[in-house]
Amino acid sequence: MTSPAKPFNRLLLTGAAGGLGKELRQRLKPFCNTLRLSDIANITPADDNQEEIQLCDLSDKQAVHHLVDGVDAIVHFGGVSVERPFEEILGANICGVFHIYEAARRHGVKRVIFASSNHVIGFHKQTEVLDALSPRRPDSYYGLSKCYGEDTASFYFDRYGIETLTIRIGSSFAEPQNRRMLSTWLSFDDLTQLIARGLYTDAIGHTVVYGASNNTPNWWDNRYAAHLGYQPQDSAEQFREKVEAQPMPPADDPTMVYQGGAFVAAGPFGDN
Ligand code: NAI
Ligand code: 15L
Repeated sequence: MTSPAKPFNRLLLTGAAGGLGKELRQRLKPFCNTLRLSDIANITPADDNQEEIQLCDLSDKQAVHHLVDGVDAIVHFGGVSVERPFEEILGANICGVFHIYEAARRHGVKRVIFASSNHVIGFHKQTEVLDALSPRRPDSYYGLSKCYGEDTASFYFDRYGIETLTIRIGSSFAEPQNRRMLSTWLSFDDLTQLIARGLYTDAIGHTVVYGASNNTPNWWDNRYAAHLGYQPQDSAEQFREKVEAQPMPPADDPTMVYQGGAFVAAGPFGDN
């Protein structure tokens, strides 16, 4: 995708110290004049006058308001990214996303890219094909927190006109790591294309898009996000032989049955 002009002066990336944040750090620079990087974890400064670093705990409302002051758009990737006890999810993901949208409202930010997850629909079977209107079936406290984030995005558009591209990311890693990821894999380049389309496309309202590369079999139908013009360039197919060399799990293993894979069986925590 070509990027004709930088649509935003200052772009905020949360979760910048994480796996995807490290990948996106360079890839987002063509879309802004200044990239503000944030995380609760330390970020090593680069010798680069396009970046500014502001550490912040997303569960701290005042710190998030300070973080968002002066930015024109937000790429919200920070938070707990796996299944954990509810109390950990609550502060980072639920309070965190609320703080981000409240700060966006107060500071006049009109565009957010929200890293949602396939775990909002994780209890659907791998035999189903879903679109954005399919009922959600969260598979974890983590998936529930992403449902809250999606609904927060919807509310802040309807109530305040803040537009969001919600990306239900499948599995975004350098390579698919197991058979399930032959369907859920999203290359870093295709993820970057989705973010760019979310930043550049006019009038997206609250759009939900499934974040997967051009994989087979494909579990997700992006018809309701057609206005983005997303055209994945990569496919997990190139890794099939390597992945299928792994031992075959039993047919009733969650990774072979459910779209959310092992998350459907994680926890509960703290019963002892
Ligand atoms: P990650 O766990 O590597 O990165 C998340 C970052 O958020 C970490 O650097 C962490 O320090 C930061 N963080 C955690 N709690 C925080 C808090 N209270 N305040 C501020 N920062 C905090 O995860 P990854 O893989 O980079 O994912 C990034 C985003 O994309 C996450 O929101 C995740 O849920 C979402 N996602 C990722 C997928 C993937 O395949 N990598 C799939 C689906 C969703
Ligand atoms: C996610 O939401 C997680 O953040 C990531 O670590 C992977 O587990 C991914 O989903 C997945 O479902 O493969």
